[in-house]
Amino acid sequence: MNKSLTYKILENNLISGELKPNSEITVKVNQTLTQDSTGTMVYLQLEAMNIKNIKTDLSVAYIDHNTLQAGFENADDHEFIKTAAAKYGIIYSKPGNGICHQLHLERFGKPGTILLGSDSHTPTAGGLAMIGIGAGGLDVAVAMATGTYTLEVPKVMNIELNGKLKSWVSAKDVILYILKKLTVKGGVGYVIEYTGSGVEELSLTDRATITNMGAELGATTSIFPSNGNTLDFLTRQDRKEDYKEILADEDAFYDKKLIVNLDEVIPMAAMPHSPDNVVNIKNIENIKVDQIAIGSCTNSSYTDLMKVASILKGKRVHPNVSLVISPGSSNILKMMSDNGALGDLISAGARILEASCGPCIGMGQAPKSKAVSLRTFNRNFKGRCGTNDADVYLVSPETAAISALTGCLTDPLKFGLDFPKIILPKRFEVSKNYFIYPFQDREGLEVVMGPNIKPFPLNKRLVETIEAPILLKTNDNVTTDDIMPSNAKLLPFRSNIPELSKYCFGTLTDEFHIKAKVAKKGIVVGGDNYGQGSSREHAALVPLYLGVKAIIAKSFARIHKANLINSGILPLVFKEKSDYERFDETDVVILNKLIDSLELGKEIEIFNKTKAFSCSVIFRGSSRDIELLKSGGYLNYVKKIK
Ligand code: MIC
Ligand code: SF4
Repeated sequence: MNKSLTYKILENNLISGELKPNSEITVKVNQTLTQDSTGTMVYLQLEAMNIKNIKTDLSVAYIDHNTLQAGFENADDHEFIKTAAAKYGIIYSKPGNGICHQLHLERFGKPGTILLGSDSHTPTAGGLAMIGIGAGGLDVAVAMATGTYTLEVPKVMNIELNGKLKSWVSAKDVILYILKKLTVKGGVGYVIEYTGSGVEELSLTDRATITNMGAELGATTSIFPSNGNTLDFLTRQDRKEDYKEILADEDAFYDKKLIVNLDEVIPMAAMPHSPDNVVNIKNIENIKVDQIAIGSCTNSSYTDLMKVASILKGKRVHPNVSLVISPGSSNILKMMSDNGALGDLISAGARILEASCGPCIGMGQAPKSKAVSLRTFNRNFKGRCGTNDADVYLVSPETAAISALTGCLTDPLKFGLDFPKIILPKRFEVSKNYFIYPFQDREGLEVVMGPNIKPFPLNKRLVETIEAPILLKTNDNVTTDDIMPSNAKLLPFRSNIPELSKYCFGTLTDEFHIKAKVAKKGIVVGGDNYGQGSSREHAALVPLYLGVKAIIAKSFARIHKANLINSGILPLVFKEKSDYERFDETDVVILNKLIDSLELGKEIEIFNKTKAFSCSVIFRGSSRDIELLKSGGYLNYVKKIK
């Protein structure tokens, strides 16, 4: 009794450890997903593990990020992933099929199971009552090889949704409202579990919009119960047999609680340059808009796009606006083509892209200089759209569509149109022609590696003393997009760490790689929530390649901290946060008695040689994490215990 849904699923999958906050547990991973921009590393690492078969029930390799093929690099990566998938028994989703999270909801997700994905928005699956956790590529490779994942037991936060949404207010506004309340740090250390009568008001894809952006709260994952609307979705997707009801106990215990009255939510926008910089649209209305992008794993479902089509039907996109739409899946595109909605979008003047991440990760459609771009996406970090001085606002599909007509940021509540009612088809299009399923007999299959695929860097065993200069000092909330930017120019090099290293910390400085090469080793000092955002382990592998030994910050985001540990880079926190002020770039520091202190769980002394003072830093992690760090990262550790 009194069990949360989260604890029920973790308990069902528990292999070892005790299910109580802060203890470390190992769970069975039922499914994994990878996408191509993190996937190349995953499959290089899987190759390094020398296994024959994967141990999950199902693993899928999606190609959805790097679909622009301006040179041979992305196509080489696709071929590498395709052949690796075939070799290990993994389902391969061809480019053009759609965005991993939307496709996983449509075709594979199962209530009550655990999904690990090499993408921070894997929690989208929580809309389907799964525990979907985003992780670094190496953790996903290990999950495929062993069928397990080790994590710290999260606390559980309950968000009770009551009431009913007003017309023109949607799930995107709900999660923006929550981001405004909790901020990008508010979910760190928690799984967010939604309950309450308001849950019934939300369709499965609405729920997935909300769990998707739980990643922006820093949460380990977010989850909705599996009930009526879950069955409805699975039935329409022709997968009724995958349904099972799974709910929290009525008297479930939660570590924290927030009540959200859906009636109070009104249209919201996250202003530049953070998803928690949220305001009511009525307070910032009438900003002139240059570009509007609709799609991404947050808002590219059939219902979202049908709403947009119905708002645009028979009208014209404002002459000053470039409206671009990227559907979530090929099947959604097909249905919209069959029912005429695609024609309505084209007639209104929209630009239609293939079903993929596209502009969300800066793969094309960078807006013009100083542009205002409204996007239905989940992240508006500076420069992520591909244009450094552009201002990106995150909004709902309804707000985006209405604003596309008016040419300025418009509160849909005031526009006076009738709210579009979308009637779902009884049965969704469920073609599987973009999937390649693995053969039973895979003997002798070879992995194909083109010239763009370079080996990944490996660390060395930890040493007792590190003396190194501070190469960079950052502010709070530095993102992995800052540490290792991604855009159409850089994404083709995700399997080429030496090339990527030239752009490390590119949004903050052009010189990091030069300084690092001169110093040969270095330390980075960070603020709170260091490494928030994506799961890309390149934000650890590239600093590793450049000789970074430790990051000393006020606090870390979960996935990035795990990626640092997996790479053998020390993620340390200041014992006294105020000590952050006492360190500056170029100071030379000495970390003493590292191995001893880690083993004994003691504070680590840091001596600032330049300024001649000492203070303490701390490593917060499990005994397993300490073993990984001592070995010089996860792969060295795995080799050692083999
Ligand atoms: C993102 O939205 O930032 C990405 C691109 O999907 C990343 C993965 C990556 O960097 O390849 C994520 O969210 O993990
Ligand atoms: Fe793709 Fe954007 Fe979703 Fe990342 S956030 S998976 S880039 S659609």
